[in-house]
Amino acid sequence: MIYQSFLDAKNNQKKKLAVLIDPDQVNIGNMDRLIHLASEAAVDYFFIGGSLIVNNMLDHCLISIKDRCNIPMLLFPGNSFQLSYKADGILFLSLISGRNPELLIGNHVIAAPFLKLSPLEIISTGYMLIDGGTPTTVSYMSNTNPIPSNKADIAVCTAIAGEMLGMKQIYMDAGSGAKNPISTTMIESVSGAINIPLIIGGGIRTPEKAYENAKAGADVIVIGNAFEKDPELVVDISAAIKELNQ
Ligand code: 1GP
Repeated sequence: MIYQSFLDAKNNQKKKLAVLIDPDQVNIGNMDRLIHLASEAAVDYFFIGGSLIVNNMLDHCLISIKDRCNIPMLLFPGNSFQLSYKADGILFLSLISGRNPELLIGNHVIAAPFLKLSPLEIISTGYMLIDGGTPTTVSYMSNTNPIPSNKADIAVCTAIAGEMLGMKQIYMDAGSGAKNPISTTMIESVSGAINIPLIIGGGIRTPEKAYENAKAGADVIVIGNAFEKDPELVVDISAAIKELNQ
């Protein structure tokens, strides 16, 4: 079970690294090199998805990764069209920082019968969008406002509510390409308030920031843009996070 690995990591204070692959952005011709680097960096998970996928490359991307490595692949769907049996599991996201009923429960009802029959491991995830200093695609597409970056109390209450509602983990995201990643103050506050795994992403571009965020209480660090722009960086980012695992 993939979720068990999240839980074990949290309980044993072992930090994990996830790489977000947007099927629209990834160069499939470059896949050998990307997977080689991800394997060398001992990446723990691939998250696969994007706010919009316009090129119909999802299955192709999943197959291409699966052919080359055993790193678990979790769908990170921007909408209910981004489902595929070719992944290993799905982050079943409820956008709990927003007040858009379609993204709290509506899309889930539509996807439920497909997922029920699927072999995918379903991991219910409270997804919280935090202001990263610039309007993001996810904020526009979801028609929701992010939580202000200096309002750690709102983030804490939202995460606690998500845990009480039975969500298995919390994903706090400043959005892909965020100018400002989530502050360590907010990560510390939220991590101290919940007992479920905490995933942090959005705008993390350096090993130092990844290390800081993991130290502040992130159980899983996600990088997307940084890997797209400079894939070799994943090796240093992974080493920085895993320094905390020794
Ligand atoms: C976005 O958290 C992910 O949902 C990753 O963000 O692309 O900015 O690394 P970046």
